[in-house]
Amino acid sequence: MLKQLQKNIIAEIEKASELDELDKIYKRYLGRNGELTLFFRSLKDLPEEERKIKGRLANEIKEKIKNALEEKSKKLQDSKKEDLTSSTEGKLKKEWFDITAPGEKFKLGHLHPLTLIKREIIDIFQHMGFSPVEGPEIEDEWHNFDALNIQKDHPARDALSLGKTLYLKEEIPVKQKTKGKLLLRTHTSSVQIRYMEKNNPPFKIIAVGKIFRAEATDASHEINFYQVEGLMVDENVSVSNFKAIIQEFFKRFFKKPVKIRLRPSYFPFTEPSFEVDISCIVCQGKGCSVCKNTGWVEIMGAGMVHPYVFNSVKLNPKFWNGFAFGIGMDRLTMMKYKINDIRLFYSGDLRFLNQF
Ligand code: FA5
Repeated sequence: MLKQLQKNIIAEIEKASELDELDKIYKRYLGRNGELTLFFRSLKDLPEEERKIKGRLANEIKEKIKNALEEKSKKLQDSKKEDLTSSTEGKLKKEWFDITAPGEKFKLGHLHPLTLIKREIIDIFQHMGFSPVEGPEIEDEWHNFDALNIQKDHPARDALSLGKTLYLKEEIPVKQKTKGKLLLRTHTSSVQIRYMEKNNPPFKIIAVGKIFRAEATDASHEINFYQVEGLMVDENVSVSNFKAIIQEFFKRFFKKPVKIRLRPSYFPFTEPSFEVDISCIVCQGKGCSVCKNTGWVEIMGAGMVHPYVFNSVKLNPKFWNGFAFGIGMDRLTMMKYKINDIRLFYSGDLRFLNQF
């Protein structure tokens, strides 16, 4: 019976996987009221011979159980230590990083091609002595039309997009005093008026800004696009001054001489007036959808400031004269980058935009 008990206890010890299980086994068999302890106590009631034999056997068993418990306890403690080190190692491996490695590059946005060109144009003109100025995109009829000699019933108002003007609803509140109906400016020439109302010549200014026209779109026409307005007023300004300035501008902008041509034209606010074309850079003048197969692209309107305009802003036309021009900035950008459709600028297509 003692041998069987020993077998059972040793098996239990073998099976134990936690240290406190060993504790429990010890208490159950060798504790104060443990099974083996009670057996020892009962020995005294046995006859001497039997007590000696069973006593020896019980001591042997007790020793074996103690050894087995000790051995197992050591084993469990060792394996716990191993676990601990291996999990710390794992953790360290996972969390390790090389502080000397170069940082990961994250994607930065970039400027829109029209913004790049706007900055470049301003830079070139500034180097030629022109100051950049701005005006509002929401205009009134006075600054956009009347002060520029575009009378209400004048056919030029039609030519200059009366049918293309986007008017604002009357109830829109505005802080400043307005003269006439509110509209989205149809050209940047309104900035000429605003500047001359407040400043005395001589001056050389440019105004780059967005303008709006309700027109049918195609490869070279958009409903909103950018214009670069230029104005130089002094005592003795002539058409040749204009030609020299604009030729120099194109040379600096395209970084090579560009063929231009001046065509007589009509604008109510300039006299004489002309339209300036440049040889189509997209097709090298051979003909394409951008130049409508003519080899030339109309890039700007220009002329000598009309005396009516000087009178509108209370400057004496007998004393002052000057030239003004309005460049289509989108078309200029198309020439520079050989873009064959103006609508790409406003498409939001990243395949297009990411090329700049
Ligand atoms: C004007 O807007 C005049 N204010 C220009 C001017 C200023 C003349 C100062 C005299 C003195 P025009 O409507 O032609 O003119 O437009 C000027 C330029 O804008 C054109 O030469 C063309 O390059 C560009 N443009 C005109 N319409 C469009 C359009 N729908 N889409 C893209 N560009 C356009």
